[in-house]
Amino acid sequence: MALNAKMRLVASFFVVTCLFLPNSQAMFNKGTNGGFKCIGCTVVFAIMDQLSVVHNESMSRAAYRMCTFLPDKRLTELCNVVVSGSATWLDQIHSMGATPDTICQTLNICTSEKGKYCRIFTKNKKNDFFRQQIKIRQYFKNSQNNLANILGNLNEMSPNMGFLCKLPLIKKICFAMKHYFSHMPVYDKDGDLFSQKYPLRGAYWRGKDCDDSDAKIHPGAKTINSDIHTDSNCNGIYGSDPSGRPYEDIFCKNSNPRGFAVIGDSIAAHLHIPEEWLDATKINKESFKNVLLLIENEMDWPQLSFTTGFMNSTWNVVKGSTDSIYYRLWKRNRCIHRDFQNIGINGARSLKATKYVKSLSRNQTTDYPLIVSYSLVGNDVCNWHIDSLKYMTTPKEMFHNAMETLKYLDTILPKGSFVLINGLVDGRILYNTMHERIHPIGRTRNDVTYNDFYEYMNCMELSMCSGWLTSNETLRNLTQQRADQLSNVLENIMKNHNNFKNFRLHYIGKLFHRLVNAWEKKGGSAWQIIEPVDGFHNNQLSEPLVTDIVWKILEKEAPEILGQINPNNEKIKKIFGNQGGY
Ligand SMILES: *[C@@H]1O[C@H](CO)[C@@H](O)[C@H](O)[C@H]1NC(C)=O
Ligand SMILES: *[C@@H]1O[C@H](CO)[C@@H](O)[C@H](O)[C@H]1NC(C)=O
Ligand SMILES: *[C@@H]1O[C@H](CO)[C@@H](O)[C@H](O)[C@H]1NC(C)=O
Ligand SMILES: *[C@@H]1O[C@H](CO)[C@@H](O)[C@H](O)[C@H]1NC(C)=O
Ligand SMILES: *[C@@H]1O[C@H](CO)[C@@H](O)[C@H](O)[C@H]1NC(C)=O
Ligand SMILES: [Ca+2]
Ligand SMILES: [Ca+2]
Ligand SMILES: [Ca+2]
Repeated sequence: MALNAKMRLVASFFVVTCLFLPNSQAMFNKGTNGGFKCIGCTVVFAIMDQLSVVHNESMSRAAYRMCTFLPDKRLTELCNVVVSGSATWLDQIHSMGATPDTICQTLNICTSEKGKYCRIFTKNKKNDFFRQQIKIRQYFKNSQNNLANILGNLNEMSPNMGFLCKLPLIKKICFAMKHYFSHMPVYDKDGDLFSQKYPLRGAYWRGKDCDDSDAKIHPGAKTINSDIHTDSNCNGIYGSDPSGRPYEDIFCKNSNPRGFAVIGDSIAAHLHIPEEWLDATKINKESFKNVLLLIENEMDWPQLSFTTGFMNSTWNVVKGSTDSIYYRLWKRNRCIHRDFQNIGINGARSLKATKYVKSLSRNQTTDYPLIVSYSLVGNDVCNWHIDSLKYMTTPKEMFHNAMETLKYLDTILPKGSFVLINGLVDGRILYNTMHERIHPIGRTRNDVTYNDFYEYMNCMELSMCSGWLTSNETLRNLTQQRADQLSNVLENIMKNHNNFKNFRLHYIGKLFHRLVNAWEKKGGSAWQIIEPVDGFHNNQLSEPLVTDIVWKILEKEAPEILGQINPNNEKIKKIFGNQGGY
């Protein structure tokens, strides 16, 4: 048993080196059969195996190659030490035909709780699978020397492990992890919820604070003294013309400025996990360069999202351009520069949104009106349970939660605001589109379909949505039935309860459906706009199209929400340039 524990340590090291750190302790304990640790282990050995195929090299050579991907030289050195101690058994078990599933199960990182083994490499027949395992266990029994080597190396290493925590990168990752679940701006001295740093819910998420020592100064604020001396709303417009008239009065006063915010889920925050991390033909040191940013941003890319995106990608792991509702509103009226807030939380449901909405920053008297998008497009019917139907939000709960959020908004939104409500999507499109296609983790050997991937996650009880991402068509249909019921609840709120004091409601339905139709009309196939790693979100390619769809709906159905085009935009541009940028 002691040996097993050490073996687990070795394998855990591989997991950590692959930077599966966003799984906090709490998350590590989720799921069954080893949960995220098992998935991490499986992914690491799967990439190693793929690399060995792509580069026609032994498993240990592939392991050394993986060490070079680590974003710090000292990590690479440590990784090399571990690999040198495990090289023999790595090559041995690999030549026995062990799949990543088998390796991780043999190492007891993946377990058989609940009497089931979860496998993603299902092409490997069940009998083979157990035979492999027996052979590998036998091998470990008979090779004390190898084990002694590994343990010796670990012992040598352990006194020096302390340096790990001193590496600047690791330190930053640990700091980001500490704040991962608060979803609040971390660097915010004046407490106005706007930040001067980008990640950790900062300026990538909410317009940059132009004065972090004064809470009265922030994006969206009504001007103080017409901004003659200071820019109180961070839109880059201040001072006065030669005759002494304040520019804010000339250019913005009559423009009815209104900012944009979204209370939403991972679609609103724009989750994206680089496929370069899983595909041996694409993986290299470069692909892990932004690992810290990804962790600090909770795997989301709000700065590129269809909701509050304001810049084009400068990252090699995101391809495709950015367009967003905020960006279009800004082009319409440059006075709202930086007035955006993205409160998108991965996995958020209507119940959680009643809490997260409180982190919206708006003051009824001192700020301008706001357009808020209430965008929870699926999680209310999504969960990891096998009997997933029992854990979906009921129509009654949906009504209660949505009304609670809206009533709260009515207490903070300035008069003249708007709330857009998105209905839930048709999530069946995902399985229908993807199930036969090959998942990035199986690209080299052509041996993992999305169906395998979805079912594996269901087996591990870690699925993002066991009701939609399943081979069981009846279950998919029943999940959709509930989603449609919840959408109806939201639409009825718009029709029957549209009597809030400070805002008007507008409902938008069938977003995903419209997106796929529009994409196919342009000659594309639906799979191209779905995130390859999770098979659950829409990707960067589709973001500008989603923006366009929502925008056109608003132009047609509720142009008053978009407001007038500011005739002074060109003059603002001429005098204030990029208005301080972002
Ligand atoms: C892979 O390597 C082996 C031995 O190193 C060699 O015999 C074989 O030809 C190589 N295969 C390819 C496709 O290069
Ligand atoms: C991104 O680039 C495209 C194409 O050059 C451009 O049309 C678009 O306005 C840019 N988006 C942003 C947010 O700057
Ligand atoms: C809004 O701002 C005013 C003036 O600064 C302040 O007195 C008031 O408490 C604020 N309202 C809220 C809800 O914070
Ligand atoms: C699921 O719904 C689709 C579309 O409504 C229908 O064509 C199909 O027969 C249904 N399948 C099952 C198993 O209920
Ligand atoms: C499919 O899901 C339905 C609804 O949860 C369930 O009653 C049925 O037994 C499932 N079918 C299979 C083959 O698992
Ligand atoms: Ca601040
Ligand atoms: Ca401030
Ligand atoms: Ca200003």
